[in-house]
Amino acid sequence: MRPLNWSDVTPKSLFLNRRQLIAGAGAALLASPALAEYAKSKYSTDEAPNPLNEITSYNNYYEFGFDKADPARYASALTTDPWSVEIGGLVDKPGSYGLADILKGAPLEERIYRFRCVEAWSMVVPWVGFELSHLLNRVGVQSGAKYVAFETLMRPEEMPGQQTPALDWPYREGLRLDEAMHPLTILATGLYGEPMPNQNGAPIRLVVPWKYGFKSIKSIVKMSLVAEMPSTTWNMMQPNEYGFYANVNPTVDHPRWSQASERRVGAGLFAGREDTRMFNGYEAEVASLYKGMDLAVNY
Ligand SMILES: Nc1nc2c(c(=O)[nH]1)N[C@H]1C(S)=C(S)[C@@H](COP(=O)(O)O)O[C@H]1N2
Ligand SMILES: [Mo]
Repeated sequence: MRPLNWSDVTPKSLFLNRRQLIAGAGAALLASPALAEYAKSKYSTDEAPNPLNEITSYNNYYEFGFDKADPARYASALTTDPWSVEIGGLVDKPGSYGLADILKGAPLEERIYRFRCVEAWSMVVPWVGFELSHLLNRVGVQSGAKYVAFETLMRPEEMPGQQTPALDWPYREGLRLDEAMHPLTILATGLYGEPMPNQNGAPIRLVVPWKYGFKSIKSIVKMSLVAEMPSTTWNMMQPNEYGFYANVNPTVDHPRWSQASERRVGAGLFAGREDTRMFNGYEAEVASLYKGMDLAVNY
């Protein structure tokens, strides 16, 4: 059987769209199946996604500044081609994996997820990505591994925020291995059927929908399978405010504000706040991961 090519697997409108993008953006996109045909998912919410302009203009990406508008203003300067992710630690096949290689054969899906920032705003985002477990299984996780540590690109020339000591760069995050292997946990390479916008973490970022947004680390260049709980950026900065777990929980307040309710971005001034949902609405899928744990202690 001959291997499928783009026109076989890509709806025509998307294909044409891709060709325009490729003409403008260089050959790496051609090599990357970020926009190939992707399946719908049973894990998608039926809530209405926020419009693209809201998802791409109200961002947290401190490498480009603290203001919500800074990432949209400055992230276009980021070079995302070529891109590779160094995968190491307790794995059978460590190495530097190019983006096209990572995406080769990855079962892409649309995942429309609720997204909840620790600052008590929320959105609904139609990501395109694949389960992190797919990649972890490919590289072979060894039995001593208990956590996955992630790092964002360090490139101060293109990321003005990294020229300041605002955070302890590079941005770092981590998951327990069972969280990383959970089917809801994805590596996202696009949204709204297009390649990931730079301000949202191009070309590849983590999305963990039952946790506060800061766990969903952007523009990943390094993943390590490790035995000990890794140190993570916000936890190192303010350990009493930002825990390692950071599960969305209406009953555990941030020391400086309530987490009982949230504001849906774009809903308008008179929309009112919504109740925060346990595990951001994914309780049925993930509560068993934390059985027997005191979530007020392990916040
Ligand atoms: N590298 C990096 N990743 C990051 C951040 C960041 O500042 N740097 N901010 C986090 C926070 S606090 C949130 S809420 C989400 C925001 O994702 P979005 O801009 O796509 O909505 O990204 C997370 N990932
Ligand atoms: Mo956030």
